[in-house]
Amino acid sequence: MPTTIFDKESVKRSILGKLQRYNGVTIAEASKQQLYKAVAMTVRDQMMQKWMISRHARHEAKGKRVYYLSIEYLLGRLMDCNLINLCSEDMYKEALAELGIDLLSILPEEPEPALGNGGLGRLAACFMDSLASEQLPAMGCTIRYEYGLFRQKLIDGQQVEMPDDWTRNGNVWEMAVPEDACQIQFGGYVDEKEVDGRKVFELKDAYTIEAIPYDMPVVGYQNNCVNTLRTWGARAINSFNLRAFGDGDHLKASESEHLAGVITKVLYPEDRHYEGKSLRLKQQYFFVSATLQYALKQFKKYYGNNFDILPDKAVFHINDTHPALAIPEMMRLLIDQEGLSWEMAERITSRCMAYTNHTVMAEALEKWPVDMMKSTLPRIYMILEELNRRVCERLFLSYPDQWERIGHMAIIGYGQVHMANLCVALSYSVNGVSQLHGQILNDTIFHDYYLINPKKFTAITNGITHRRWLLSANPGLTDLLKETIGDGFTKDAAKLEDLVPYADDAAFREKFDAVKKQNKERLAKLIMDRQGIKVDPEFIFDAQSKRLHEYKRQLLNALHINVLFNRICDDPSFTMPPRLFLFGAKAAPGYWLAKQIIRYINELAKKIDAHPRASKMLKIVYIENYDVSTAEVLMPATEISQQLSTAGKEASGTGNMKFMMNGAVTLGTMDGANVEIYEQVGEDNIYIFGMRADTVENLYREGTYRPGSIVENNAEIRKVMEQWQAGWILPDESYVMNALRGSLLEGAVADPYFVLKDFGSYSMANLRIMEDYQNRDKWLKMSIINTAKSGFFSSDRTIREYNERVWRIQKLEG
Ligand code: 26Q
Repeated sequence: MPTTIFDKESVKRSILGKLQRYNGVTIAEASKQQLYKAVAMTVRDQMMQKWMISRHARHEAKGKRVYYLSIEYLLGRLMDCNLINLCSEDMYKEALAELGIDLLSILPEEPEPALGNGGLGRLAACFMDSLASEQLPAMGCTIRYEYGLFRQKLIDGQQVEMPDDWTRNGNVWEMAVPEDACQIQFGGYVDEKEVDGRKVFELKDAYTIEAIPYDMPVVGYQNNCVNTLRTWGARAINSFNLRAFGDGDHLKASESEHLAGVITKVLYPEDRHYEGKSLRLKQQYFFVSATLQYALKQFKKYYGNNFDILPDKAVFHINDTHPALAIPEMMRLLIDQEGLSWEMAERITSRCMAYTNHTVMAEALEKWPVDMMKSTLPRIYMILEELNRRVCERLFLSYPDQWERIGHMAIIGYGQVHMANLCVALSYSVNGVSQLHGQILNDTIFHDYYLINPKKFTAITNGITHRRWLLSANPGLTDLLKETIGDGFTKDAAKLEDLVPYADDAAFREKFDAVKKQNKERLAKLIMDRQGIKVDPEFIFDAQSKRLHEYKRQLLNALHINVLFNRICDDPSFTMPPRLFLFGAKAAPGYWLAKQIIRYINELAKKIDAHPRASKMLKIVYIENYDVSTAEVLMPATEISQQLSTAGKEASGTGNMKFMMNGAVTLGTMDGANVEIYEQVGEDNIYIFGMRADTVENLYREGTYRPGSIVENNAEIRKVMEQWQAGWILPDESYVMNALRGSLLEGAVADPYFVLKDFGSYSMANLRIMEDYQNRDKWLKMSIINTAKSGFFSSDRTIREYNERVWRIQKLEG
């Protein structure tokens, strides 16, 4: 295969050539956007070449491959990470410098693909990077949303959502592959016939749309592996063609056209809150069916109809239940298209499917109304019914006569299709995303399945790609680390441990501190440029950034700031080290209470700014439109990472890992991966507070929690509640603070996330942290230990565990 060498001179020529050919401009005339595209297209050429070679190697190896099915991929900008993985960053920097251009100044021209809501989508993106870096053949599969997650504006302290038109200027990284287009059918009815003594099912009167794949290359770090992220776009099958082929049903045709127009239009912005929207169900089936049709077509090219060996050649990973229709769809394809028996099809399917759960919160568990499933996907529903019948029959053997129990384990029950039960019953592997979360799955929501087959269940702690979250996001620290412990950690993050002894090296601590200072200045500049707010880099930078949700307890943080403010106001001699509280969070557009929490935080910020003495010690900045690129500036600048979820509720958390890797010290509960951060750094290098998960669970069960008595006994909380009631904030819209107060003190379940219960312990932990911060050596040591111990949280380790315990794929050589 002829290959081109990409060296500095050829890169320069390529960039100039592209500007000339595509834009008809010289480098001096080019806009930043044009420059970005010319550079990105050059990087793309370099990746394409590797892609071809890698595909060739894969065909030769004929090995097993993972299809990672996820309805979200929160990618973030790709150029810098691609350059890092190609080991070409320095070369491009130099080439551009010689053309008079600063690489860093054109990176922000890239539109950010925000095809995800939060943790789950970002995890999928980190996994793609680690799969390629670990040289494991994989294809990521998802939807090509025309609009990603909404952009957040803050107007008068309130969230306003704006559309995210990310493909407006085109997407340099993707390539349409019309050769792999396929058709997806919805609606209609199932026609049952007997042919040669065998039942045959055919969908009649359905409406059909076409799925077109767009592929993006994903390069591994310092290797030759290039995987593919495939996003499926939709296209109407030309109604003219339909008519030409004798289908006179115009109504059906226009229905198809309509669906093709809307199905991939927008990412649903509700995370962990399930609503039975039929368009969402169609989105799920759309990308899953397209992926499986493609996967089977590939399989048949190599192995013909030898479907017995499908589980040796492909594994389908179901990222939360959103792609769970992969199970009945695989059954449908094997039975209706390939002519396999039910028994064969079920055996093969259940050996190809692996499932990860990301939440135990009841409101996020997907259950689709039977009627909707039946009318939207009639053949799939038939298969679900038969699967349910057989699963229940088998459950009866384990749990004779325990109908109630079986009812809760069933795929279909109480008029709903229970997607998590479908996944557990028909996957060969089920995993949680942290050790604690895995334990909770076994003990609670999947307990009855766990008892039957404990070997099916495992826990694999999440991770983050250290290439994006350290090498790309924090070049200052990366350089310092390279000069101190060598560059082995870039390939193997476990080597970050070599940093441990340097915590006791005063000269190193100074350098580490200087890097943090620079990163704080970089963030201060971003806040000024974007929001016109001046922040003082001498303040402690404290951050809580994640989706806005009651269980994540941004309200606990805000309530505590309110208390600090009152202490300052009430006591003229009160002092504390100046602290900047950063919030970054989008609320789901329909989550009213979450939006009121945003307002409260912003109103509190105003109160502080208006107070001469308080504003010398406290500052709140609510960062607008928190997204991946904002996180890349926030994480390296942060000194205190707030991880406040009610214990047992946050499956893992991954932001906690990003902060830690960049030297922030965690202030958090014993929840999700915080527990494992605690185990890595030891109790002296983390601030843990609050109830443990088992205590929370007991308190729920007992139903004895009365937050009112906490208010009675705690004067500081009482004062805040009085301020809220007295119209101290938003006096003209008293319903806002009344609602927040109500969520803590009123209703059937007051304070369901134990904000008030944990407040005392949280407040004490804050006192300790402020005390310790003033001992500079002690603080810097803690900070360094956090970076040094973060190697465990590289998603390379996570992916290796998935491969050892779940996928068992062969690594590609070279
Ligand atoms: C479901 C049905 C209908 C509409 C939307 C949804 C939906 C969408 C997104 C449900 C859940 C999500 C996202 C969940 C999520 O991000 N979970 C997080 O996953 C991370 C990666 O494992 C964990 O670290 C976090 O703890 C977990 O909250």
